[in-house]
Amino acid sequence: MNILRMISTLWLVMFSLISFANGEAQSYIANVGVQSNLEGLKRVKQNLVAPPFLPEHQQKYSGKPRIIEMEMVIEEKEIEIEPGVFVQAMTFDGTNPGPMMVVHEGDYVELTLKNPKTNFLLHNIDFHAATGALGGGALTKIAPGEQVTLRFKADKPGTYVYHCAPGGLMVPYHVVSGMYGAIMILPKDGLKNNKGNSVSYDRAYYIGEQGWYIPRDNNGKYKRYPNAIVSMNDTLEVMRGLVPTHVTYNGKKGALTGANAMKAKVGETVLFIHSQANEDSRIHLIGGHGDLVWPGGSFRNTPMVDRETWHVSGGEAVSAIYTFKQPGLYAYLNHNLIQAFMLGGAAHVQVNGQWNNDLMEQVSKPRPIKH
Ligand SMILES: [Cu+2]
Repeated sequence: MNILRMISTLWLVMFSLISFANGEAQSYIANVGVQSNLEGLKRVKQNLVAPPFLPEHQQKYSGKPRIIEMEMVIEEKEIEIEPGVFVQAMTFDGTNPGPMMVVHEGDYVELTLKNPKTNFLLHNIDFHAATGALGGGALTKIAPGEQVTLRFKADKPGTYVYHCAPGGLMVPYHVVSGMYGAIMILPKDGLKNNKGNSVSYDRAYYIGEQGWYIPRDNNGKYKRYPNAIVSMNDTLEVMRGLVPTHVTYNGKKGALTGANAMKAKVGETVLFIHSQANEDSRIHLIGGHGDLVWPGGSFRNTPMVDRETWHVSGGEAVSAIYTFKQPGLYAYLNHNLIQAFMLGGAAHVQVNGQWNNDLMEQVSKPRPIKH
């Protein structure tokens, strides 16, 4: 069994090296041709922050396109997704999900990606927002100890997933090990509602939902591994069944509940960006709504209004806006309720402010039925 496992692991490593070589060839082809003219464009550094927060940004920007420089360090590390349950995770910049990037339509994203030599595996980045070369995946494959810089033009306003895609089985393995994040490309003149009028938000949160496929031992106990290479074969076996053992919102149970709940006040408009890089999800805010939901995440689509639940397909990030009208603790969850209540796919929003009895009132308290 151990020999079989070793052969299979070696094969996967070989496969990765072959696709790495292909990536090198493609990078040569993709780097010649029509050249960009970046003369006179301002360079701006974006400091990425840990989700659910977004980096500092303007909601509208009417100036010339800019080159937005950012950097992420890939970190392979063990994380505890719920007490006593550990995974060998792969992360962009140490967080699950990776950080949200925010730029404006027409800007250039210039990302430096570092794969420290303390890591074991090859990684890269595929931006769904980018055009060509596997979303940049073919130009960004880096072995431990290497770094690479990719620039792409953010020409499609919307919210988009990025993820690692180093080739073959490593693609799903790295994604379900947590290697994804999202980027928001804002229209220059900001967000518009279904009637074409400007809308702005008071707060914004990024939620990255994902399923984990954690192997169990013969006693049903979740297994723990020394690194992501040793855990691979067992994890791929569980993945083959397509049913996750756990679903997290931002990397671990409770990451966005209780004291870590997202915060808002009555009267505030909140932008929720929800990504799912692998499975489908259906988002519901209990006691609230999606006032505006951009189908598929593109800001060029007319937003749908007053949604009770909205769909997030595997491989996309979807934005929704809601103005809170009542205080309380709201659950924000996957309305596949099995995933939410049994596997963990849920978050909370703590909303402070004054209750509006006109919207809802308990007319009489529960009491015995009168005959
Ligand atoms: Cu990776």
